Amino acid sequence: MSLSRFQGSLVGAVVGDCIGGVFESIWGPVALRPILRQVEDLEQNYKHMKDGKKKHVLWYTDDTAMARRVAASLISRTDLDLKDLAKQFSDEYYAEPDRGYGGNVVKVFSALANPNLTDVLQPAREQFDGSGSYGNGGCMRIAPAALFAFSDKFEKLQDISEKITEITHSHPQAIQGAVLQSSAVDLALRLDNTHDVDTDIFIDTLAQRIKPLEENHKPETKSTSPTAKKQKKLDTYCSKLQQIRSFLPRSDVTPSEVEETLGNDISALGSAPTAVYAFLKALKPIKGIEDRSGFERTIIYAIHMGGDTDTIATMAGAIAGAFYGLEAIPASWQVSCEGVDDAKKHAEQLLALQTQTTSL
Ligand code: AR6
Ligand code: MG
Repeated sequence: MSLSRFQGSLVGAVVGDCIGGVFESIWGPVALRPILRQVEDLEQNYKHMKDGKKKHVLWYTDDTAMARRVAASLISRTDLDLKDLAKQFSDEYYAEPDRGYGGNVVKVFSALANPNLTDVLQPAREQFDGSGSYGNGGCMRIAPAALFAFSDKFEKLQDISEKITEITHSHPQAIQGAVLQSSAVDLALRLDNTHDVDTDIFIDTLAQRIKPLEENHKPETKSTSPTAKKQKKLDTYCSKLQQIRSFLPRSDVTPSEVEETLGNDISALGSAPTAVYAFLKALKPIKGIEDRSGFERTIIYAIHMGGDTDTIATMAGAIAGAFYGLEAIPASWQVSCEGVDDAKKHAEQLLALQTQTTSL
């Protein structure tokens, strides 16, 4: 496995979060023009930077704040240590509470700060009268798990993705969404990026991984998030994957159609499939952004879908970065985004852990 693909994934997630974060408050699809203006700004600033002008920085949000803690804990403990990670999440929140956290997850952080807490999964189970959060907060931070478990079987990745999510989100859809996202990163890391991607195989493999989870753990409460009502029959990850398959050959899919089918909201089910779609769609040129590279198209298209733009772009960025590698992420975007250097370092350390495991 190459360092470039590991770093591409974590850095891709950071730039997706930072650039997507600019548009987060805009509900509904975002026009391409303002997104292009934003990235052109970064590119212009980069030119000035070389002339000695001040660096422009886009700040990361809770997505990156938590992903950094997942990476740091896995690296320092060389395994998943739920107690350590729970403490890291809570410490992170109290160190910088204004990173844009979800409305209810903060109650979990408060409970996790209690030194007498014995079961670190208990506070998450108590959310929403015991049904647990179905928010996308588990999916948005899961990419480092795919790097950590890269040399293992899928069962290991599934297991750690579920547990990392359960610290804050116990609803089956939140957990399945995190497994979908970490699987997509895992598959993207393994793809040959010098050849065309067989999108049917990519979708089929994701569906094979998610189907048993959906059959075994049906949620007692369905997601009632803002766009969930519109998504009608598409109430499982498998049905959304089939929807993605039917979208891909079409060049006339509008962001509104994506919003109404796949979703673009803060629920896991209403955002993780959209990120997978953005990656697969952007493998080919997209009208209006034909001159942009595959990685750039992924981020721009993910934000174009609107809604929870930072989280959809961070998930899409982690998948795309894992496929295209670090070199595909424009230098101007990298230097403009807070947290890129740490993401590179974490990816390097996670790769070193692979080398250690495989040489044992
Ligand atoms: N019943 C009703 N509403 C729910 C339920 C439920 N079971 N689960 C979630 N919600 P939260 P997150 C709604 O607080 O998932 C930020 O922008 C509820 O309105 O667990 O960590 C992040 O960047 C709740 O406040 O947060 C993410 O993109 C909301 O979903 C996003 O927010 C979020 O769930 C979600 O973050
Ligand atoms: Mg978000």
